[in-house]
Amino acid sequence: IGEDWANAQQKTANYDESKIPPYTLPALLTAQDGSKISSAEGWTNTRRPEVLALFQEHVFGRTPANWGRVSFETREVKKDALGGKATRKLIHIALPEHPTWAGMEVMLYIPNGLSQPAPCFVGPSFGGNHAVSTETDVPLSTRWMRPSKDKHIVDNRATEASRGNESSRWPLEMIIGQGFAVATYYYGDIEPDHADGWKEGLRAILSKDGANTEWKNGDWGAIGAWSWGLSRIADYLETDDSIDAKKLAVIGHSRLGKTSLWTGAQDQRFGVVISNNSGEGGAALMRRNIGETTAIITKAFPHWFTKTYTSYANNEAACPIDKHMLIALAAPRPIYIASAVEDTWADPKGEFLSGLNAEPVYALFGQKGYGVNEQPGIDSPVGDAIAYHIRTGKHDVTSYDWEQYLRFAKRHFNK
Ligand code: GTR
Repeated sequence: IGEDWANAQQKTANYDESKIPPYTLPALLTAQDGSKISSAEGWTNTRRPEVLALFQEHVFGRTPANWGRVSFETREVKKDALGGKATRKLIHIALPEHPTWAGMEVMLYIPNGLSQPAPCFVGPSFGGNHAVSTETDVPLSTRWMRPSKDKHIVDNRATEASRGNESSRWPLEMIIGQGFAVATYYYGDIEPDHADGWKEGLRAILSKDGANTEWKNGDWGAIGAWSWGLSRIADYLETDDSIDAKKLAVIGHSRLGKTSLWTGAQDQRFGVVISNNSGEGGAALMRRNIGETTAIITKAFPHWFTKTYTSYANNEAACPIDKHMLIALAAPRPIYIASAVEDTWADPKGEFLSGLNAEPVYALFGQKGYGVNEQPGIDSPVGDAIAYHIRTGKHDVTSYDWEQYLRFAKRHFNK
C-alpha cells in the first residue's frame, strides 16, 4: 500500500494518551525456562540470545549466512576533500560469489591531520552519497529512488538537482571538525524500498528461489537487509588503517533508525548505537497505540519486517517482545534515543519509555541509564549509558541532534 497511505493515516491516528489501552510489557529478565536473570553473565549467555532470537523470529527476520566472500575496491581517494579538511574515499563493496548484485557504494570522509586512527559514524542515507555531500564531484547514484516532493527525482532516478539534498542531516564539516570519520551508503543499493523491491535486490539474490521466493515467517525483511549493508561497511572499516574500528557508532533516522537499532542488536562491533526518530518498529513501544501503530506500519510497509510481524496488527499483546528489549540488546554499549516534539507520529514518549525499561539490563553491567523517570523537557538531554533527548521541531536530523551524538560518542569512546 505504501507511503501515501501511511502519510494519510497521520491525520486520523490517535494522539490521545488517555486512549491508549492498558498494557503489560514482556518481562526482560525472565528466561524462557522461567528462571530470573540477575547477572551480566546470565544476560549475555542466556537471555540475550533468547531475546535476539525473538526479534529474528517475530520482527525483523533472520539474516542468512550464505553471502560468501566480500570484496572491497577503493575507487577514489581525494585527499583535499571539504576544502582540505578531509580525505574522501569511495569504496565499492561487492560479493564475488553473487555477481548479479551490483554492490554498494560507500563514501567515507576521514579528518585530515589526525595523529591516530579516527572513530567513525556509520549510517545509511535515503538519497545516496551525492545527496549527503555537497561536493559536486561525488558520483550520482544510478539506483532506484523513491519519488520526492520537490521533484529532484525523475522516473525514480536521482538528477543533478538531488545533490546535497540530504546534507543538512549530515553536517560533515562539524563531524570531521570534531575528529570523527563518517561512512555512509545509499540504502537502495541493497534493495529498492517498496513492497516488490526485494525482487531486484540482495534478498532475492541470496535466496535460492530468487524472485520466486515465498517469504516465510522468520525470513528477513528489508530492514534486516539494510542492516546487513551496515555490517559490511564495518567489515571494510576493519581493514582501513585510518579508522579505529573499535570505535564505530551506528546511526540512522526514521526507517533507517529502525535499521540502526537492529544493526546494533546484531553486530556488537558497533560500540555506540544511535536511534534518531526511529518511532514505530524502532524505539517506540509497540503496545502504546498512539501515532503510528503495528497495524498501520505492517500494512503500509510489510516488506520492512519478517512476515510474522504483520500478525501482531491490533494484537500487540500476543507479541513476545516489545521495544525495550531491542534497546537492551545494545547493552552494555551506550545507546542514544532521540525524539522530536512535533514528531508525534513516532510517539516520543514511547521512544523514551523503551530506554527507561531497558535500564535493568544495563544495571547488571553497572551501567546507568537516564537518571530520570519522566520524559525530560524539550532540548534537555539526559542519561549516561542510555541517553535521550526530545528536541524542538519536526521529524528530521538536525545539527542539534549531531551535537548531542558527538558529545555522547566522545564521552564513551574516550573512557
Ligand atoms: C513513515 C513511516 C515511519 C517512518 C518514516 C520515515 O512513512 O510511517 O515509520 O519510518 O516513514 O522513514 O521517514
